[in-house]
Amino acid sequence: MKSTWISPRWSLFDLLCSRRRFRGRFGIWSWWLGGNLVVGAGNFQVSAADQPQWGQAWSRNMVSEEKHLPDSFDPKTGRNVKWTAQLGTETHSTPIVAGGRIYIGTNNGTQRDPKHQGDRGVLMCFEEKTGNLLWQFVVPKREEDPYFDWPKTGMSSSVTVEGARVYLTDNRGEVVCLDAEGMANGNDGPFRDEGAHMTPPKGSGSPPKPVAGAEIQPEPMRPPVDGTALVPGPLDADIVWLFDLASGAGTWPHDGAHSSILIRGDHLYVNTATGVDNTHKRIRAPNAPSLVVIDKRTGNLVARDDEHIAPDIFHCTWSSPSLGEVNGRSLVFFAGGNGVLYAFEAMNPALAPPRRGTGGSASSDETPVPGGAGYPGVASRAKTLRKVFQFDFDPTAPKENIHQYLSNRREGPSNFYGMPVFYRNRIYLAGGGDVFWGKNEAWLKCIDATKTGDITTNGLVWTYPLQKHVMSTPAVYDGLVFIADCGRAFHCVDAETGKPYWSEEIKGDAWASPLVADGKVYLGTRSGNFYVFAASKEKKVLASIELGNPISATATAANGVLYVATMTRLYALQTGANSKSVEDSR
Ligand SMILES: [Ca+2]
Ligand SMILES: [Ca+2]
Repeated sequence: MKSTWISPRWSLFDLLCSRRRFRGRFGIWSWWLGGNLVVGAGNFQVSAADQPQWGQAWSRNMVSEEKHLPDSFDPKTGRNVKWTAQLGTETHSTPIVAGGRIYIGTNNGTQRDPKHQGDRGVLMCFEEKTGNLLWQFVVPKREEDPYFDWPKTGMSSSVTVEGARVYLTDNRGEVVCLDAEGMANGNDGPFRDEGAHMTPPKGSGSPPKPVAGAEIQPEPMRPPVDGTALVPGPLDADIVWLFDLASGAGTWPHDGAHSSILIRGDHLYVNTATGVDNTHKRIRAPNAPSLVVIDKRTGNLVARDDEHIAPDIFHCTWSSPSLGEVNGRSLVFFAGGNGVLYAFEAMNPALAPPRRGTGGSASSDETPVPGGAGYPGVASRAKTLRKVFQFDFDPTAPKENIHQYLSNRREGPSNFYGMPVFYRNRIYLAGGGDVFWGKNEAWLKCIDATKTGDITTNGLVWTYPLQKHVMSTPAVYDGLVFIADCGRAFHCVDAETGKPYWSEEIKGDAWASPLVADGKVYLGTRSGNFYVFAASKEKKVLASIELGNPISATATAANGVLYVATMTRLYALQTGANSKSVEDSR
């Protein structure tokens, strides 16, 4: 993240903030940004940067350099609230901030555009300064079977932004590259079928009741043939290219894709969100990849894992990859749906060779694709990712016929929701029984990332037992690890030893991850409580704010502002700001 040095007048800013409360969007922050940035001088380093991906690039550590973030806020009075924006009715995506825009996935529960009626996955793009909606990516549900794309859950993935390109896995399990400017500046890229893509099939809106084990396959979007396709407008997203993981890579979508795409050079590393079928006991795509590499310029599939993970996936593949340098080489760390942590050699060279021709489409005899420009395929033959190590997170768990442990809260395999965090040659990873279907046990583990081969026995540094189920990614900061679990506990442990410093009972399960920023730890829970702790060995609860609406999103800090999303509303929080109360706002 870029850092900015500011002049000693910072102390004046500090003083003003503590004494005065500035109103409106042209408050003190704008004044400061406008008049006091002095690059390369000063005695106090402050970071003011975008947050273009989930966690740090690419350790995934949820630690931000932002300063002067609020200790608390009050949505009723507007204290420390810069603006708020209405979302849909379910929001499981973490906000991402880049290039003056904020991106967050939600559903269509609050229709922002009358031409999009009914249940959809929606990615909203807001103006960072004001919270005004700039455009939205609206995607019909997969209705072949509700278990492919669970109703009302919206678009759960967090985007990754690089320059003018926004990368995302949508609710249908399509990897998409979007234009950050949307459709307002014209239709860019080889993909031109936005109208067809946003049009649901005739008679949709009432997905069939799931028939257990029925021979239903995930199908690519079929454009309407009778000229009834919607016409995109300036409020719609502009797709540059689109790669359907189910038809293009042979995955089996389950519940809803959840990914945060990792970029290295020209390569996108994407967890495929492949999982069980609607019985939760069968794997219908046993050859599906769990981790794929896609050329960011074309959308072509260039590599995949060949670890035969799919048959042992207990539920789904929701953990996104991380990356770190170990002994002079770049490793991609990936927590599989089978409860195993893998390290793969990053693709070299990081920049793919120049492709032939233009238009972004590639042909393949191996994989059917929807066809047409902007629908990429497999670039010649997809390569295999080379494994460096594997670590069985739960070696004493059952390894045979694992799906018989469905709904068994005492015994069964482990899986992952949070990401593996790379920090000083170690991986910090939380996992355990599946939240919805598995055993209660869960752990935070520290793993030595310098070892190779099967490191299950010699790679474990320490284990810390959690209360019950875990969906969080740990945050490592100042020799401490912070993690929250679904047993309603928040933990602070020693990063070297795993020894607990303190824990605190929290209201509600934690689906979000803790964010460390400005000496504080921010965490929202499913009961709608938002906590602020001191990021220290000593337990200090700085604030507990009731937002009255469940929180799945991790808090995001960027450019001096903290973003908190509940199921229905995005809050932009800034020390000293004082907006209208939420009741009065849009
Ligand atoms: Ca455009
Ligand atoms: Ca386009």
